[in-house]
Amino acid sequence: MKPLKLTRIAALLVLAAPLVALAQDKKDHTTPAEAGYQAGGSPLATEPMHQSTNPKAPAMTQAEFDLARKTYFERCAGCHGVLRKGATGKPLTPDVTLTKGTDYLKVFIAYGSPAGMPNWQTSGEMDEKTVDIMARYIQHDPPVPPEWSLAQTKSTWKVVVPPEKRPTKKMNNYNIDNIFSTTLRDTGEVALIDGDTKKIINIVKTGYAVHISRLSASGRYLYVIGRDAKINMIDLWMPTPDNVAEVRVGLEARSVDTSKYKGKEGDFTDKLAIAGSYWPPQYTIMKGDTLEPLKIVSTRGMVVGTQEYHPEPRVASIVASHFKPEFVVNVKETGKTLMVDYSNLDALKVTEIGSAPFLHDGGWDASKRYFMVAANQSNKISVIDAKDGKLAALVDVGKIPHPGRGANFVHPKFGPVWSTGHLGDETISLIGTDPAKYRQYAFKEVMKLKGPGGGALFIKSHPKSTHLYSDTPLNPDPKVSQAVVVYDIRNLDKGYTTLPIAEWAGLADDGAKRVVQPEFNKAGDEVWFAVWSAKNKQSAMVVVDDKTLKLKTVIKDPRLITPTGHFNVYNTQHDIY
Ligand code: DHE
Repeated sequence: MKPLKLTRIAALLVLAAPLVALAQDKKDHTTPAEAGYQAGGSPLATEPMHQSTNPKAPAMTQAEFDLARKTYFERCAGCHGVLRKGATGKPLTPDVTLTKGTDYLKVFIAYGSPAGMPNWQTSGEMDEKTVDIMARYIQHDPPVPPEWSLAQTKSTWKVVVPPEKRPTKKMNNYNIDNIFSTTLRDTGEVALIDGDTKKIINIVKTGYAVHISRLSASGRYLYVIGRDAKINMIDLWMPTPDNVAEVRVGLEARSVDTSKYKGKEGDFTDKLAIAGSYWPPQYTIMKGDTLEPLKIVSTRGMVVGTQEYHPEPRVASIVASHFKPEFVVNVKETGKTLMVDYSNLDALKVTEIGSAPFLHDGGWDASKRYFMVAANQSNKISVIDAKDGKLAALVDVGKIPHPGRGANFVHPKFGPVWSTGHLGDETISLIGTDPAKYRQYAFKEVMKLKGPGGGALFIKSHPKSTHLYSDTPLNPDPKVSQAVVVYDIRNLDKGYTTLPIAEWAGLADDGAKRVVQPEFNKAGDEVWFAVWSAKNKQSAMVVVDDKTLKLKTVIKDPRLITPTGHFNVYNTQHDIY
């Protein structure tokens, strides 16, 4: 890679100073860990798109355009948005970029900014030529990926085993409640692991860079969604649990869930599934036993507060209400939670609850009445009351909360609390969740615990445990990213104990390893962690005894490639965390 000449660099840095300052003003809360996390590849990188040329922008050949488009979707779209209108990162539309000019933009791309823009050239991730191409590309009109209709969804829909050909009772001896569905990120698979014997039951082919697993209300069906918006539905009653249906609900997605309401308005157990997509920005409701697509609803609309139109508000977390026949759909950029009443899909009723932009991940409080969702770049937790269908509170927390589904436990003084760690700082926030018995603490940040550093992604506890676990896979210090911390919830002032999970895995010392996502077994006496290595290196699952905090088992298998999230059937089905 040929570096830029120093004199030119100095001149360009002076030129770029106002742009850097602008970025700092606007997004002084973005950390390098967060920027890297969001800069994950998008499946749109391989979608053909039309090249639209702006005569005012510097010329590009078709080959340069194709390379730039691919690079943009692999590196930049996660923060700047598919249409470059800005998401968690700045807008990069020609009205902004043309006035800056190529040289100015090149410096910004090459050197990054303290506000969180990665230094693509000096880190070695892009060469000088690519930086030049990218600086020209973002001055042209953004190419628009195609939409995704019901007809297209239907054309990808496949029922591998129709309901009438499936078992009528459980046909295996597995303790289904204690199966773990483990994401094998880079192979596009899930490993179904028997939580009792710790043996792999099956490896099921799924979508690209599969993201999460969720359960049907009965616990029989497991739904897995890939970043390419492909859903696989696995029947856990089969002699060897396997794929029975699949469908693609868009071009890029992260979330899936199923109807869980049973009450006077009907029994919706295993009746419906829903998936939200990043592109196109929409959600799709499907039949729960076949994935037949039934209804697609766009989420394009106005941002809460400013009421400005947003063309690509991505669907982030989705959960199913236990109080009403409703899905709770969190729309990221507009900062709106949609309570989608699924009792009549022909006359769909949607209650729109505005809170704060950048809604991302979240989970229920212990009563399952309040959905606690991180408005991550707003540094807030929105508390959605699923019973009354309204915003119960908007709670200020630390920098970039990232709870996963969060962790519930009973604090000796504050009563039931829900907790979240943060990507952008070392704290863990506890929020009171019982307005009936602990009114003075309800929906307030009642305590901040100090953790080992920023870069936390997932936190977990269990009703039968007295421990709270937090990972920090995005912390730059390998000692921190390869360990997890544990707090005694009866004595939180004591601070944390560190468990060296990656060291316990006993893997070769040859490359980055990240320890991700504490997840309890059904009994609540074991905690599982993934030790996530590169695709060509060995990874492992590490199982810890929750009582003694000692290593119990290490699961190693050549098929366990890039394990990340792992979901215990019973706890996921019943929203226990
Ligand atoms: Fe995730 C949940 C989006 C990167 C592992 N992730 C979620 C959810 C969303 C999301 C919207 C909530 C789903 C729900 O509850 O319905 N994740 C994104 C991104 O946009 C982001 C930042 C960038 C990307 O390109 O995808 C991203 N996520 C990651 C990772 O790099 C992780 C660590 C590893 C991986 O497998 O890719 C990762 N995300 C997870 C996991 C969950 C998750 C394990 C589920 C947590 C849970 O406890 O439910």
